[in-house]
Amino acid sequence: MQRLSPALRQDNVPLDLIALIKTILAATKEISFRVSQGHLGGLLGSTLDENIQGEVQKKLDVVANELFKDILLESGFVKAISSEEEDTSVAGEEYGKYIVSFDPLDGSSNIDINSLIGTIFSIHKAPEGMDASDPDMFKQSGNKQVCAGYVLYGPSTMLVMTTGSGTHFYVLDRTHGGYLLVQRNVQIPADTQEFAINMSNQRFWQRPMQNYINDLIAGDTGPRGKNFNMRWIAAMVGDIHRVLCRGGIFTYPADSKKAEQPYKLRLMYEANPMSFLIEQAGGTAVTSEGRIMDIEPTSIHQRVEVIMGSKNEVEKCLSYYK
Ligand code: AFP
Repeated sequence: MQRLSPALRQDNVPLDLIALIKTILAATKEISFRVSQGHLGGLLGSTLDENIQGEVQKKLDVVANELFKDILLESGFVKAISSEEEDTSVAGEEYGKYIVSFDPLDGSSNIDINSLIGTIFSIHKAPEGMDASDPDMFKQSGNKQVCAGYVLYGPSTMLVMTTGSGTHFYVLDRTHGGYLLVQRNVQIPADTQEFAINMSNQRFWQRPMQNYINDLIAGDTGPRGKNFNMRWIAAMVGDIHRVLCRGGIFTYPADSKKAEQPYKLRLMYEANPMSFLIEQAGGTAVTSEGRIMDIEPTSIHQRVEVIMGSKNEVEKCLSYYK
């Protein structure tokens, strides 16, 4: 099996970007170890703090965030970072070539139940002529990402990553401590009979999404003429990983639960990197109004509607909005 560096060189990834990716992955190996320690590591449970988005922070969230922040800012490759757990961007090396956005631990409600969690990251080139402390550097659309990926801390620790030449799967090999390529150019089937959505929000969705999901649930007695199965891991990394492995549609649609917050998922740390992975695997990633990666961000912590996965099923879902 191919190791990470030769696999990236095969895709013509520049050496400084390979070095940055390896820096990110060094942090994920430590997190993977700490996650596997569970109760023994003393990091389960919550801190007394909330992050900028008003969410309770888990101890492991905070540790993972500090780890990524330190390792990236000390690397010399990074001009600034932005994290789901930070109020604003954090300046790094003035002449750093890249900026990195990350969610250090996605699916934090799963930490205490020994279930799937992961780290999501997205890399852009640092714009020239801007100060390292200027958060506006991060206002770049997803189609300008040079790399995106996630590390899933599951029964095995998996890296799923794209640098724009396909989406590839790697597994952390603990015998030598590195990631090995296990599947190149993953392809999402265009059709599916599986959907992922938090059904408990059904009454808050807009009418088109209600109609679409009702038709899926009607199965072979409804207009779709086939049965659908539902899966919900409550960690986007887990749900998207399933979609990449065997197809499906994943959506977190607009809802009216909180008037001031119609969307749940974050553009920079969740929607954009996952869209890059999904599109590179032949899938589709949109809001009900257009391609996610074409959105021009207005703020670091911006949230968006997300509909992604198997091409034909996403198109079918969108047809309900027309
Ligand atoms: P955290 O990063 O705060 O753990 O949130 C996870 C998440 O943003 C995403 O990974 C899940 O798809 C979604 O929340 C789950 O949301 P519900 O709480 O509605 O199930």
